[in-house]
Amino acid sequence: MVPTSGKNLDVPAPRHRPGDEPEFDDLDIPNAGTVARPDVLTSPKEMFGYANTLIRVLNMKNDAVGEWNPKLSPDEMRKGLTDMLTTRIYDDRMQNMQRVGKMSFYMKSRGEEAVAVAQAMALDKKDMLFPSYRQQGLLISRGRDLLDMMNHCLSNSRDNCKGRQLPIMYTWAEGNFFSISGNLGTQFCQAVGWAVASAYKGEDAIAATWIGEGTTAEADFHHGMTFAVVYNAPAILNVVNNQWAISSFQGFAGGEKATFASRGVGYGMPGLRVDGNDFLAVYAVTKWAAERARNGGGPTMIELFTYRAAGHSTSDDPSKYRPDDEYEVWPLGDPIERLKNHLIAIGEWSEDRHAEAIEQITAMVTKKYKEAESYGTLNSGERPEVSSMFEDVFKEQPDHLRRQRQELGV
Ligand SMILES: Cc1ncc(C[n+]2csc(CCOP(=O)(O)OP(=O)(O)O)c2C)c(N)n1
Repeated sequence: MVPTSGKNLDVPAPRHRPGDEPEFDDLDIPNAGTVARPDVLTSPKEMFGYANTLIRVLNMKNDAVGEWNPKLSPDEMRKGLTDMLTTRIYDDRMQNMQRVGKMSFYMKSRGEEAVAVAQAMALDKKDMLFPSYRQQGLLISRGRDLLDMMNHCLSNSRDNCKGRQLPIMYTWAEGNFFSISGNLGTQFCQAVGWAVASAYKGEDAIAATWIGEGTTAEADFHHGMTFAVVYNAPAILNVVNNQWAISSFQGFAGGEKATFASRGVGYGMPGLRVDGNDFLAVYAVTKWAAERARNGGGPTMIELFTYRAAGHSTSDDPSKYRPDDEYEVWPLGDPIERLKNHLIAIGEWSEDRHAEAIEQITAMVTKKYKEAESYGTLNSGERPEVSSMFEDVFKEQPDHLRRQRQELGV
C-alpha cells in the first residue's frame, strides 16, 4: 500500500527491551542440510533463494549434514576450535585489563568467533583482509603473535601503531591484514579497489571485507557493492548481522524489510545467508565464494547471521537497551559449544581435552600479557618515543613540523 499520510510511518522496534522475557520462537530457521550447494559459477539470477534462507551444516544433534558440509579433517576442526577459544580467552583478558585502567578501550567478539576464524581458514594467506574491529579471530587464525596484539592494545613502546591508533584498530601488513579504520564502512570500498587491482594485474589473490549490519546504512556499503559488480571484482563482501549496532537493533538498517543478503541480489551478485554460529557452514560458504572469485565469477555477498553476546565496546552498557539474557535464548547457540559438541560426537575431542585446552590457552595468554605489560601500559612504563609522532607521515618533513619538533627538543 502506498502511504498517504504520516499515520503509516514505521519506526522499527526491537523484539525485546530490558525486563522482557526474550524468545525467538518465530524466527525462520531451516533445518541443517536442507539447502542445496550450487555450482560456484551459477548465475546470480538463479540464486535469489539463497538470500532468503539460512545455510546450515551442524544440526542440533551435533552432526554435520548436507551438501554444504566441507568435510574438514579432525585436525582442521580442532584448529578452528582452539583458535576460537584463544580469541575468547584473549578478549576476556583484554576487557578485564581495560577495566583496571591498563588500556583505554576494548571490543570483544564474543558469540561471533566462528565468523573470523572459519573465514580466515577458508581463505588463502595471500588473500587480503579488510576487516571491521570485531574480527580479531582473523589475526589469531593467521598466526599473529598475541604479544604484538597486546602491545598494540596497551599503546606501549612496542605497539606497531606507535600509540597512534585506538586499541583494537590493528594493522598487520605481513599478514595481509589491512589497517582497521574507525570510520565505519570505508573498508568495503578499499577492498573492492584492491580486488579490482589484483584482477587487473592478473593475480590470483582475492579480497575479503567485513562490516556490521548497522554499517550497511552507510553510503560506503553501497559504493562498494556497485563497483564490485560493475568490475566483477574478485571480492567477498561480508555483512556480520549480529542483531545490534550499538543501542540500535538491525531493524534500523532495514533488516525487518528484507534480509541483508538480499542487498547482494539487488546489485547483481549472489547473496548467501549463513548461520554465523555454525563454524562448518561459515567455512563452506566462504570457500564457495572464494572459489567463485578466483575462477572469474566476481563478487559474493555473505550475510553472517549471528548475535553480539558482549557489549558493543567497553564504553557500552547493553543492559540499558536489551534483556541481559537475550543471548542465552539465541536459537543458533554458541559457535564454540557447537563445534566442540560435534568433535566430541565424532570421537575426536572430549570434555577433558577441552578443559585442558582452556587451561593451556589461559596460561599462554597470561604469560604473554605479563610480557606485554613489561613494555608499558596506558598508565605506566615505557611509551613510544615522543619524536615518533613526527615520523612516517611525510616523506620530507614540512617546515612547520620541523619547527615544532625543534621546540620540543626531540
Ligand atoms: C562513519 C561512522 N559513523 C558512526 C560511527 C560510530 N559507531 C561506531 S561502531 C557503531 C555501530 C556499528 O554497528 P554495526 O555496523 O552493526 O557493527 P557491530 O558493532 O555490531 O559489529 C557506530 C554507530 C563511526 N565509527 N563511524
